[in-house]
Amino acid sequence: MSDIDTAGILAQFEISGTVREVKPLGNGLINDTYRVVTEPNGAPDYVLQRINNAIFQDVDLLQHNIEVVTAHIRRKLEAAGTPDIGRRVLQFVKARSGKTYYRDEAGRYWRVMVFIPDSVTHEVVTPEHAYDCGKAFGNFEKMLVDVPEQLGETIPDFHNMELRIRQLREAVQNDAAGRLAEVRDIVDELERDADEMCQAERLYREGRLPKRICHCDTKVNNMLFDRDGQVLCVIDLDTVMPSFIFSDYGDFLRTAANFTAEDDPDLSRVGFNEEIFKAFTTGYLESARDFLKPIEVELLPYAVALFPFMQCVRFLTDYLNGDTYYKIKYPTHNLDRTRNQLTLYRTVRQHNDAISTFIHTLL
Ligand code: GN1
Ligand code: MG
Repeated sequence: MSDIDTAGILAQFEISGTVREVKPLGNGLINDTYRVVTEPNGAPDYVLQRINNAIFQDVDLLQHNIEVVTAHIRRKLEAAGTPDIGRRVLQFVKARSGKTYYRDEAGRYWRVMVFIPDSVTHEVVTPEHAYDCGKAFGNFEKMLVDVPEQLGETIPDFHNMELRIRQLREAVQNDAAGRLAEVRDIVDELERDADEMCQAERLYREGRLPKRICHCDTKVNNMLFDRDGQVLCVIDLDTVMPSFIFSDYGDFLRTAANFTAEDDPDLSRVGFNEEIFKAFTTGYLESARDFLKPIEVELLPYAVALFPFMQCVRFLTDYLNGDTYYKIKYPTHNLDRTRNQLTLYRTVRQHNDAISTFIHTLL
């Protein structure tokens, strides 16, 4: 960041206090994030973020979504008399242009938000966290059911399974990296279930399944906790967009309820953690059951399978294309990820009855 004039960038924003220090924050893979320490004491600290506009190509739409969503949540919290609102929803700072972002001379996009004091993030999910995360993500969706404006898709068709299958078929057709022969059996296995896994898109076209405002990147590290372990708020709002609620419910379980990391090459360690599943689902339905339609609840077991399946398709597509999307650390990294997610998918399918039975006990 030595080549970046952070003082010049920060001068474009309406911040209070004097900047004392700017230092890297967090370990996000998409945006670059810094903490801005100010003085005198009493002025808030800030978070400065460079928005990755290679991935999020419409920054104006992105920030518009985020402004609408945070303003709406703030109004809900105020109406409910929630204390300490400054720590329960992100607050973005206006740039001198009146927008909540600034484009510098090099074409880089920046935004600033108020730093939430005394907060921590977690990388690993315990059953207690999983319950709280379920409640918090369910509540996040609940607060957004009546957003007064249409929001755009910050990555168009991000969780559209039909599109992901089409992309896989194209990758198979092109076989750009000459890797098809090696993964033919995986392609065949995925093709057998492709139709079934695309049912959400069909139900949507038939008008039976709604899209709602979802977070679409539900990981435990996208949540702030206070020092006592209470959830403060949901962060990383770039992917907030209309989607099926399965995006939030299923994608959280894909990472949290796998006994191991998504790229662990030792497939004997991959498995479905029922305790985390039960805790997350209990919390999620406590918040979400009043607004979910029966069809959404009925399809929750499908959502648990859909996300390992979709991620497997996405990793395999990238492997066939010669690793153009996901960062890799070694040549077969995407293949290891593919096999890991396929194993998780198969395991989830084996747990299908137990998953359905548990969900019914909560209703
Ligand atoms: C990407 O970079 P990260 O981990 O936040 C991807 C997700 C995938 C995930 C798989 C914008 O997210 O959809 O589930 O990798 N985000 C984007 O690890 O493609
Ligand atoms: Mg994050």
